[in-house]
Amino acid sequence: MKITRATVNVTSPGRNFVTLKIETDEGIYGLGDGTLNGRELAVASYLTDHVIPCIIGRDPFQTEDIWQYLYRGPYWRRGPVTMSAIAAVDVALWDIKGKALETPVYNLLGGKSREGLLVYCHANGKDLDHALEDVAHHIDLGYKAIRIQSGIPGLASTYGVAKGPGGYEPAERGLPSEAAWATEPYLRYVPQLFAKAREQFGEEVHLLHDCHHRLTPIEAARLGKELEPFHLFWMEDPTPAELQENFKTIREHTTTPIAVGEVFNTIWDAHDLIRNRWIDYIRMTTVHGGGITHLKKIADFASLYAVRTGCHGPTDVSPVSMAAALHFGTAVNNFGIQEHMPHSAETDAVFPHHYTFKDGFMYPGDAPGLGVDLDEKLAATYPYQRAYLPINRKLDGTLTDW
Ligand code: KDG
Ligand code: MG
Repeated sequence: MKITRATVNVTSPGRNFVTLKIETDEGIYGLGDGTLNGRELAVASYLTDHVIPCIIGRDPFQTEDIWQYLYRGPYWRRGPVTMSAIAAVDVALWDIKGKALETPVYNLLGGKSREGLLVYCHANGKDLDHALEDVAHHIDLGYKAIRIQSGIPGLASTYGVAKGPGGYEPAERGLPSEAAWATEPYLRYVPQLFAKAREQFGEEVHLLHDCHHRLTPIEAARLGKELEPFHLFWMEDPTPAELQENFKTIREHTTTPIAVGEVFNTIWDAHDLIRNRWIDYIRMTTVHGGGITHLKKIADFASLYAVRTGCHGPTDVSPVSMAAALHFGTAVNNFGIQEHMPHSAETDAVFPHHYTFKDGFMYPGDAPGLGVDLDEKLAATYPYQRAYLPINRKLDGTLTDW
């Protein structure tokens, strides 16, 4: 079998997505996601201008060799644009392999380690009471694990809280908006939020929280310690992770489990975190983490250190990546949990898929390959729209992490 053609589709059914379609001489095609929120066109160009010309004529079954060719070949390594482009190719090739062998991708990765994948959803509200109302709503929908984010008194907006009716969506059309941030009120409010959540919903439901890189290591240590009585499933992205040693400080002070990795691109972003057991969950997903080929190696490495997976799954990870994460999570032994932020109806219509949600679990389905398609005609009716993630400034105007 040979790759004969590859094309990049950029569409915006409610938000932007970049999808690579790789076609073969046997009429089988595969899809890969290359969406990088706020930098979509950079990946589209990287693929069209630099990657596609080099893969035409290759054997699509050679996932390992093609991955190495795209990673080592250009001399310039790593980075979100490069790794998302490599991931798009890699995932499309696994999709082709599955379709050619007439089997779901999870069978190529070790077969089923479980039937369904425990997923967590997002509950949020403008304050503690509204956030807890949303938790109750998600419990009614069947979720067994719920991430809670709340507005903070005194701050006009914060990460993870919807600005109006409808779900929370991090990217906004137009140029980047700016938000104001103060750590002190946040650190005072979040323990109250989780105390109330446990009081109201008991111990059974798994509760999670995303700090979204906003704390210093010692602030994160304090928060982790104060959240201990409420037994969180995890505290996510407590501090930026460029300096992996920062997590040592947090780890030494708290038993609250720690998750990180949604902005990581390769194992080298997590190598120290994993081998020192400074984290409990590695959150990379296929699109930003170099595809199924690389993520499988990371999961296997993490399994040696009792670190489990918790793939990123927001709306900016397309249904193609959601399917890839579900096949991957079905197969790996050290699966932990999967994030589930449902896509809009418009997005689901553009990407018809076989995966399903029921009673707090997701299932990849048994279609050959990934079980996701792209309706190119419908996609063409949603042209790309410029959109960015917000910018964050402290109250004195200093630019800080969003
Ligand atoms: O593109 C950025 C989003 O994917 C990110 O803000 C979502 O933190 C996030 C999460 O945990 O889903
Ligand atoms: Mg996050």
